[in-house]
Amino acid sequence: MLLPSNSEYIIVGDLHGCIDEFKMLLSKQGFFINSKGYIESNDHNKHKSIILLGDFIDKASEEKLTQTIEFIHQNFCHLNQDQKRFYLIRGNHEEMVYRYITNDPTLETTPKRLDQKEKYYNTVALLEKNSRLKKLFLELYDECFIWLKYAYNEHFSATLTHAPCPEKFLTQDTDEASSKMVKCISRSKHKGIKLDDLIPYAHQEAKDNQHYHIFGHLSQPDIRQYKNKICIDTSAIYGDHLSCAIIAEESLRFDSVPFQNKQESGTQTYNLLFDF
Ligand SMILES: [Mn+2]
Repeated sequence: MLLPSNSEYIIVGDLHGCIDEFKMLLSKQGFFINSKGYIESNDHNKHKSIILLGDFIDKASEEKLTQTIEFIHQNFCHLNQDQKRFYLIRGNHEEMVYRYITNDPTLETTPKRLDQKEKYYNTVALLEKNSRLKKLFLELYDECFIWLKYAYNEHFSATLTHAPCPEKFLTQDTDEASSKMVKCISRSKHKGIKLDDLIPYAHQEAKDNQHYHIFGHLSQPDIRQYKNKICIDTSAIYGDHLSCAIIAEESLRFDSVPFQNKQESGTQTYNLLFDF
């Protein structure tokens, strides 16, 4: 969907239940959160919109996942009352959890699947025992876009998706293109292979212009940019940072906040993007 270009956009990477960091990042960007958890509109932020780039669930503690879903739902309804100011993009974690909790018949219940469900998709167990939260999640899932595009003028635009993907699929509304924008080739199934070899299109298709492709999904130690390709997943739940890209007119900048240690962080070995 095309975004109106008269708003400023705060585009936040993979939350994975890092609700405290999300609130802190929003505060830094001029969004005041009141005692009831509502983001208050004021002169500092009324021209700003929030975009979540997908994967707002899983990996975190149940307490934080609950707070995350509640906060997003509450403010999704609140901020979108008069005009649309809060957008969601679907990540592979939302998609997988949706398939589990709606009993997708194409998901086989093999021992491996059940193991994955516990290991990678811990929101499933939470939603299966909390029907109120499940309803909130399903309502949010229905509101997710696969891609969003901001086109300011012929020199400046930004296409937003959860995962990196070959350019020929970007903004295409076919099932194949959608799946490519939500998830790229599995890194866990290709351990030991450099990310730049796994997704060579990311650097091969990069151009020195201001038609950006901004994505998350790849869990990096910092914001990784090569020409017009930018990954803003800076691994908040792994104890690193939660980052955002900020688009205003024809400018692009970044901000981030460190992990706040309000829950246990995950551990992983980084596979660096644009490492050449
Ligand atoms: Mn992802």
